[in-house]
Amino acid sequence: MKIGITCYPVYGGSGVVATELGKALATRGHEIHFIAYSMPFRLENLSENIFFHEVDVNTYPLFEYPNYSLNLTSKMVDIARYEELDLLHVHYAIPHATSAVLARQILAGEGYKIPIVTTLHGTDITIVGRDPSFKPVVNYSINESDGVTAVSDYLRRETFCRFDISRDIQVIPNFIDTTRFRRQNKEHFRRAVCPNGEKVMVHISNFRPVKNATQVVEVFHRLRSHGLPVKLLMVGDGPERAPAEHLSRELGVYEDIRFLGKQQPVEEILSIADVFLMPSGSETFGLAALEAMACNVPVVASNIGGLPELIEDGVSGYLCPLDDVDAFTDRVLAILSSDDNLASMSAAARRRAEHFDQERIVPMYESHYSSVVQRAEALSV
Ligand code: GMT
Repeated sequence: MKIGITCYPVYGGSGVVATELGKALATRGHEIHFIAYSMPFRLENLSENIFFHEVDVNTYPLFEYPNYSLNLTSKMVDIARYEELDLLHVHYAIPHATSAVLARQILAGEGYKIPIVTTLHGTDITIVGRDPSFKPVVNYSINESDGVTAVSDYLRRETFCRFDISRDIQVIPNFIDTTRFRRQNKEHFRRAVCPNGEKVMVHISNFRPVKNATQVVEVFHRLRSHGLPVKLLMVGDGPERAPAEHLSRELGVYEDIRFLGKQQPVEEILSIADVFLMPSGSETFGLAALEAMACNVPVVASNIGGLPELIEDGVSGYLCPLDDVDAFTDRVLAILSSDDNLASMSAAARRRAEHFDQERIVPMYESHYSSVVQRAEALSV
């Protein structure tokens, strides 16, 4: 199939899923056209059947705000028409699903039929999408899509609960390439970070408030107060990075933390991790947790959203009550202070991650596409 994929190209889970899906589909023989305002950050190499089309976001003195969604719509129309796309797959409802619905309508006026699939990822439903300033448009765009998928059962339920949905939503969980994401031998790196054999705790996020990055520092401070020899690696960047750095100075633990900023490839950092912390206030799936688990890293996470669908409490990690810093500390201690516990949980984390291998999940998207295209064809005769 010839598939147009639209996503946010910047650091974030929905862009990662969209890009990895496009790459995996390309290796399975599909022709993939990414349509985005810049090159998706995980799209390192363009290959024979991967193309990138940049959306030009125009400015004009009259516009106080750029009209990204309209520029995107025009680009979708243009690319669908000239590349003869079979399907548009948009990731994150706002404004991608809306742009796609409008593009489909414009193309239908020219006699060109193109079905659209929308994948819901998270805050497009749980936070920003349900705001009254967006809700009617998001609701309409979901109902108007030809196929809709959600990355967890939790997100599917939330969508039905928060919106007035009159169509099916298929759950297709996030996935991972377990051949790329696996524990590698990075002993030299580990020795550089932990010269005295300390354990390593890692947090990776875009440091948005919802990720609760300052709680990671609080937990780390308590671990140090218990006398645990441990280092912390904070990977990524965003609005809460400065507050987290500030707090670590105030608590006197800054010397044992490295704020590494945005890093690629994260699997190398995860290869020296003993535990991954995800104290998020909202998380529909938790792709960063899956990446850690694939590298044999058990995850201690908030017991919210889609995280219980990924992490088996007490087996491949632990689930803690939201904002309960004591519980997070206890659970990390339980992993790091027992070599047996650490070994069995890291093996279980890897086993659990293999359940989400792309070889299993990507075909679910292919069969979703086929049924959407068949239904659209049946409706047009
Ligand atoms: O919804 C968001 O906050 C954006 C999105 C992103 O682009 O980072 O994250 C969501 O989608 C990811 C990929 O499906 C999920 O793994 C994340 O759990 C989800 N984030 C939230 O729900 C906060």
